[in-house]
Amino acid sequence: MDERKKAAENAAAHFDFEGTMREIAPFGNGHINETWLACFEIGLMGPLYVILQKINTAVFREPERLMANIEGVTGWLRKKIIGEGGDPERETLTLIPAKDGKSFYRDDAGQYWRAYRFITDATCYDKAESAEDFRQSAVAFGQFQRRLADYPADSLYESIPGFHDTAARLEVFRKAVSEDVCGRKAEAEKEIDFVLAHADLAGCYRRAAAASPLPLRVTHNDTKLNNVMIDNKTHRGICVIDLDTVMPGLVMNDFGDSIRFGASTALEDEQDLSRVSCSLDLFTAYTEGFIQECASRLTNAEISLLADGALVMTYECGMRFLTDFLQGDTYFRTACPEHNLVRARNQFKLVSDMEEKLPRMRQIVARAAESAEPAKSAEMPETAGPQKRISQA
Ligand code: ADP
Ligand code: GN1
Ligand code: MG
Repeated sequence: MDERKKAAENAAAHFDFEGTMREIAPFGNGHINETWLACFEIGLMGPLYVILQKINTAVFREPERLMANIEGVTGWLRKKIIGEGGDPERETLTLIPAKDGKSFYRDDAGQYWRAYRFITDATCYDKAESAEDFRQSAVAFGQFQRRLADYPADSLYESIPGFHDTAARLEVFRKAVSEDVCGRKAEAEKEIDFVLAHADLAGCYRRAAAASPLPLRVTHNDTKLNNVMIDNKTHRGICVIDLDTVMPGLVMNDFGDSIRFGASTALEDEQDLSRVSCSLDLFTAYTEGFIQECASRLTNAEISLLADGALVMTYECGMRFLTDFLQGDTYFRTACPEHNLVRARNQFKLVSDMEEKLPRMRQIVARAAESAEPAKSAEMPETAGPQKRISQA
């Protein structure tokens, strides 16, 4: 920890802050980047907080292009928010430049760092405290989707190619099982069988796209509840964070990943599986919030697949945890050797529960869409780049 802290302190000194750094400490519950909260004191102004992140370059291979994405997207959102009369300092991330004017600092060890203004009086929750808070997170992600609908998607670098290509991830999983590099396969027999028995989920969108094309849009791709900040006073979802995976993608995945994480009755690594299920109350709250905010821009084919998206994302995430377990925990941050296996079991319990509830989930979506704005355009976005429609899943 000391070495890591020293590296963070050194990085902090290379950003364009005023004042004296009083404290720096690890922050948040993200699985990928290393996040620090730094406190500066500026004369008589009192403390100023800053988020400092070391970008995980094993996951994000081209951090400079990644940062160009984030500069582009946050700049775009800023203009939209100002145009809508909002507060850009609280409603989108604000990058603090490095002393050389770049949006990142590369240290002598070749590690990449970035800094954001800390958004005060707001919280990222690992679990929804109420259905209303969860609805608010849906409004925030729906707004995010709407504000980026006309973003020049061609300019976005694909920070993780094939990020939600579930079929490709299934192939990687099969390889991990056959190679069994850590000798962990025997411990995970039941879970491996689960993935293989549900392989048809990986082709869900490809089958649907054969009947009606599915547009690629600018999506967030990591829409966990703890990637949205909820205002402590108003309880409104104010700011979508963690923009590393903003890329062209499918709206069902953004919807589905939120449900996977936030509509579960337990945390993602709860070991007592009797506590893990998909709450239909939470599902309804999220669906209503999301549909109210952005469904008028979605096609009927997309809307009819939103509930399925929850199953696909939960299956894919469980498979990714299990793949990482088999490969020796090289991707997700883990707190113990079983962590990824526990997470995978948890996700598969959720998949089984969602399978049972899928007809009701589809009904809830259909009902929310009926009572939302009637004008549902079947238009494909013109901004989604050369591959405007999904032909593979
Ligand atoms: P990861 O990719 O590891 O999930 P995130 O970008 O989501 O990293 O950041 C991790 C945590 O740090 C978030 O869940 C949130 O609690 C906190 N955080 C990140 N950016 C900010 C910010 N600008 N203001 C306040 N908190 C933040
Ligand atoms: C990671 O970065 P974080 O913690 O918000 C992961 C997501 C997974 C999630 C599972 C870039 O999200 O894809 O769904 O963990 N992010 C990346 O909790 O792989
Ligand atoms: Mg995060």
